[in-house]
Amino acid sequence: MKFPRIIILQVLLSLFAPSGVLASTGLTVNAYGRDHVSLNGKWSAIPDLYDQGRRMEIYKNRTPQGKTDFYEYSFGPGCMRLNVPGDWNSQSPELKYYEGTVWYARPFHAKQVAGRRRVIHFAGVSYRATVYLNGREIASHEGSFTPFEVDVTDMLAPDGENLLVVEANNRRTSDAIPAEAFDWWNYGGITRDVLLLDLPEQHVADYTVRLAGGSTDTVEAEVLLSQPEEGVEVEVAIPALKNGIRLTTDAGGRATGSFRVKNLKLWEPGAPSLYDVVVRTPSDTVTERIGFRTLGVDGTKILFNGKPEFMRSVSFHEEIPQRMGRACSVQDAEQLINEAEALGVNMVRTAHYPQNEHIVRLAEERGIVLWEEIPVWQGISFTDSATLAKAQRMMTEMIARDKNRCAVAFWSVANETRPSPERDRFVKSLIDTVRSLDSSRLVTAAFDNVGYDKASGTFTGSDNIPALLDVVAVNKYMGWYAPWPLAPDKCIWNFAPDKPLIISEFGGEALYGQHGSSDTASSWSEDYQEKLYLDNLDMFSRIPNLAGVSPWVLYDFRSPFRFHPVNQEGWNRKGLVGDRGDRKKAWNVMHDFYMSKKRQK
Ligand code: GCB
Repeated sequence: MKFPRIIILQVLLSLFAPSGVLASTGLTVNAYGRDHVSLNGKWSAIPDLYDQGRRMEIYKNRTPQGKTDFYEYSFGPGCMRLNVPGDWNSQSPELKYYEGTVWYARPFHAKQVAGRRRVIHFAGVSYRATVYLNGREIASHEGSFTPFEVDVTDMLAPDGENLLVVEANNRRTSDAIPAEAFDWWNYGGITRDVLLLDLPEQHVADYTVRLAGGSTDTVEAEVLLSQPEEGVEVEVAIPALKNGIRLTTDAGGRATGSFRVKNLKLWEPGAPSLYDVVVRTPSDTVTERIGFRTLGVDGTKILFNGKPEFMRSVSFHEEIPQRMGRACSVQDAEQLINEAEALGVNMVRTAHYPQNEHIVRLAEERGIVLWEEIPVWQGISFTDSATLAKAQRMMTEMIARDKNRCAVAFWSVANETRPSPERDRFVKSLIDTVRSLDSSRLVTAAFDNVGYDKASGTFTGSDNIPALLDVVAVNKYMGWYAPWPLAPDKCIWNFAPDKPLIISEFGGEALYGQHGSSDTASSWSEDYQEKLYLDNLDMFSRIPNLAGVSPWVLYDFRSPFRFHPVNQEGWNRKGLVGDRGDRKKAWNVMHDFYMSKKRQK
């Protein structure tokens, strides 16, 4: 007997639940929800193009004591000042194209307090970070888009006057993720918030709270304390439902259990419903807004709460085009999410990396599903085991940060990677990593190797990876990089026919306000882009397993790939919205399409 995939998936979910991801990264779950002071603001900054700062030990911030002393640096008066959070590129004309090291420094006041832990949470530093406190190296991290932390309790200065120094480096290298070339701006710096957490000595380090696999009324919880201790009472409660559970930790400081809830309103795309969930121990209390929903696939359909949902998606970079800088604040998140919402989406693909928590949490509050991915983008060093280990760590950090976000439905492991034994091994390991950490989400990847096959007369491709995924995604630039081999309404697709397929990218470039021939790509006109969208939507209506589409891209974005002096000037112009926020003609095509899809629901 053949079991429908939905059932198989749900059985698997219940076998593996709860997830085993707790605290494997050392990250404090829900950092923004903990007592903290912000270490944002103006930091002193020293660009170090030739990487001399380490040799000079500038992190020691010495000042001349004797008459013969001098130091060829100072974080004091006259030093450049940069905003944190923020990329350096948009803050100083000299740093616009800068790729290298910048030393950041900032004093802060904090003393050791009996029974408390102080932890510095970096939400994101691009791309490598080495952290020094009071002259000592205390941590390092690689990867721009995932958080890291360091417990500084025992290193705080006795008088409470501390100096925090961060050596941030964004040089592109072949072993990095992304590697040496990628189609977005290589912003550098402390691009996300820095928080100084104030936690009880024994605190709630991590938890996962979600529906048990396949159930709509059983909440399961797993809680981990910061120190192993047996017999500690842990309460997980949902006050609005007047329900919860009392648990007791095992010797590892871990407590797990589940409880039935009545009248739970499920979170749905377009109809978000979130609850305050309280996790309490004798020494600590954390509250977080959490939503509950089921997720699965049934044949070629994606199901939320058992109902098929067509994914009306869009992608954007973590960038505010008007400022030519990284999006980093709540206001920035509002701009991006508001514009996505106006298009009529029920999903955002956060391209091509986990975006900041302001964006992720706002999307969830608005009922927008999220697809998250790490920047395994095209030319990654698939033969390098160290690069694979990095990718696995990034994946682990992303899942650790967002595992309680019910909005996240898709973890994507790769974008546009071409088949080879090395690539297959690499991507397969990532799929295994994701599944071992979180069996409750759908695993996907975006492919660009689907093309027109004359012999079969279909759009198809051969690749070993789709068989391993829950949902298959294809980036297809018909009418832009690829000319149409036959009329759009004659295009038939046959790719991963038994799985849901999302068109994860399509589009073409147009300069806002430019009008020209609708059949000439090099007109870079809104008219050409509009026609391209109409043709593509026509073709999509003939993809039998189509489960969603995600045009590339919401806003024009900065990219060093784009050299055309008139039409691009360093911008990728595939935006439905121009760099000043003006909607192009193709925006209306997509908006109409999404409105009609919404009505069909
Ligand atoms: C792609 C990439 C995306 C690029 C886009 C383009 O396939 O996934 O990162 O920006 O094409 O505009 O070429």
